[in-house]
Amino acid sequence: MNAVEALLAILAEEGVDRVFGNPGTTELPFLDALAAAGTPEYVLALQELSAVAMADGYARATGRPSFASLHVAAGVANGLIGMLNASRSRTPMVITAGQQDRRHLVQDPMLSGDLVRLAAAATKHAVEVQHARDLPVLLRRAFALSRQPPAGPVLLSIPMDLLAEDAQVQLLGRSPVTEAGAAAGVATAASILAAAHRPAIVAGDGVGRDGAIADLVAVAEATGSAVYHQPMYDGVNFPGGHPLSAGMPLPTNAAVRAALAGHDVAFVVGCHAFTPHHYTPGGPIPDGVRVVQLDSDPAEIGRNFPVAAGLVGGLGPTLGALARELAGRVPAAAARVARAREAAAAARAATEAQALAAYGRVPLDPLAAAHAVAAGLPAGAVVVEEAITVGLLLRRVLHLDRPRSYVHTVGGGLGWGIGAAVGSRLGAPDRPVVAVLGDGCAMFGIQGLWTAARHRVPVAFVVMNNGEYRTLKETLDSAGSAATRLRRYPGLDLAPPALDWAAAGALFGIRAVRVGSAGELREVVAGAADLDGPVLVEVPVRSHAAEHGYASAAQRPFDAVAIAAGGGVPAPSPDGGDHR
Ligand SMILES: Cc1ncc(C[n+]2csc(CCOP(=O)(O)OP(=O)(O)O)c2C)c(N)n1
Ligand SMILES: [Mg+2]
Repeated sequence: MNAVEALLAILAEEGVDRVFGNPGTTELPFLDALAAAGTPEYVLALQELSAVAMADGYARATGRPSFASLHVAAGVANGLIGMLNASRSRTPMVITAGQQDRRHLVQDPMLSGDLVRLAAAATKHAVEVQHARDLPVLLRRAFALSRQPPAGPVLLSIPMDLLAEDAQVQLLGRSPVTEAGAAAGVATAASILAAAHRPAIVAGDGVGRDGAIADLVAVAEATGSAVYHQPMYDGVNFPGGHPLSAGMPLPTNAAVRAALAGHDVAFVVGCHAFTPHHYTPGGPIPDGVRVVQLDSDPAEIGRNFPVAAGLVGGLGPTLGALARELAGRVPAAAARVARAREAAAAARAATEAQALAAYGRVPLDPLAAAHAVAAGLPAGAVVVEEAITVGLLLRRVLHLDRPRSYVHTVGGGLGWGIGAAVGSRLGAPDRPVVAVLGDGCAMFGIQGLWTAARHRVPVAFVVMNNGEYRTLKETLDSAGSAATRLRRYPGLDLAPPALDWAAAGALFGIRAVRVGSAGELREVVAGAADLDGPVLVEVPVRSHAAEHGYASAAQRPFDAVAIAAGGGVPAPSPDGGDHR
């Protein structure tokens, strides 16, 4: 068996049935072997970020490491954002990159480069294969490493001549790994949780990833704990409709601290730090709160804050053991659940009323748009969300119970959503997929639509078109900036020229519709269950400019000219407010 045959044999044994990639000359030996073998299927992406994002969605939907193939330094560079996101989201993935032919590597041939160093900061591990005989062991190692906690992407650089070589290589068998069992320290942790008067749980993304939601529910109910989702969670980690579900603190240490302030014990489960976004002084844990932490990755324990008990083990088995240890030990639990049920019902009714009150506005209010998406979701749907401001609203109105119903990346590298939605649907074809995307986000990964069209992947791509990077305007506003005083936001408007979403659909061969009302949006989303191919849904939503009553860049396209001609920036109005 030669190296490329070994490569295909190992991919098959590792369950790889699709390759997400974009090829160049250095991948031709691989493509040639694929042509002969007829499997796995090559899924072409027209930009490498899309390929890696598809692999991300696919791995999460199938529960297996996925596989992507990139082209030398250029392809790796384009794929880096996808790898950064996958690292943050703990997505197991093996990526190969064709390296230039070693026989002239010394001459710096076109597109060659230090692929390992390029990928090092964005992957869990990156290595270049030196000899054909090393390929099987390095590939097996890559798959094993990609799955081990913390899971993540692993890159192998493979010189093209090595794949074409006629060297005989020894295939290496697959080593089954026994799932991690319950952690030591369950009795100590149970004592701390049982003694709490106002316990809280932070449900991290490890819970959903490891399929441990039911076990966490058992612990929450045994203790009557309020359960917060970790900030900017990547998936369902606790049922949204459960009375103990207490929502999500925003991604700042101050917000996490505020959420935990009324509690005396916090049980932090499968949560990589709290992933703060905007800086706030101080740590995430309020003084006096005792923390019990459980993770499958030993490096997480006590990493950012001290803990009273740190448990390292499989999340499901450990939570199961904890639930058994706690059963019947907390007499107050039932009353806590009853109180939480009332509070949750009241909070949900208030949000519901607020959203419905916004329904009639034109263009559509962002909260009404989020609500309409939530209301329209067909049974078993998966929401792939890269929608920034509307995404936050969606998290308030969605109460998803089913595991793997929400897919997001805490990585924050934009351009992931379209590809991830394609990968999600390909990986779990029986679940309808609705991708909810900001217009800015969609444009970073728009090429992914072509792959959706090519493979007729039934996804509703819903683009929230506000014509701007709204979140950045809002951040400037919260800082009391000059931009806010002047109502001028350089670099944050996506018009003029306004993006033509119908034309985007036409470019990629995708049906495009524009919806004007919440009712229409709800209907289109409900139709995601019956799609036989992709649909691009444009939802014009009320912009920051409309909300704050100033002329957006779209309405004053000659500003730049005026400034260049010495027209200058208009003075702020005397009250420091906007100038209409
Ligand atoms: C690759 C990349 N470039 C830039 C950013 C910075 N960024 C964060 S949010 C955002 C704007 C998102 O705009 P949009 O999708 O339209 O959502 P909106 O804020 O309008 O809701 C940008 C540019 C990023 N996170 N990733
Ligand atoms: Mg936008």
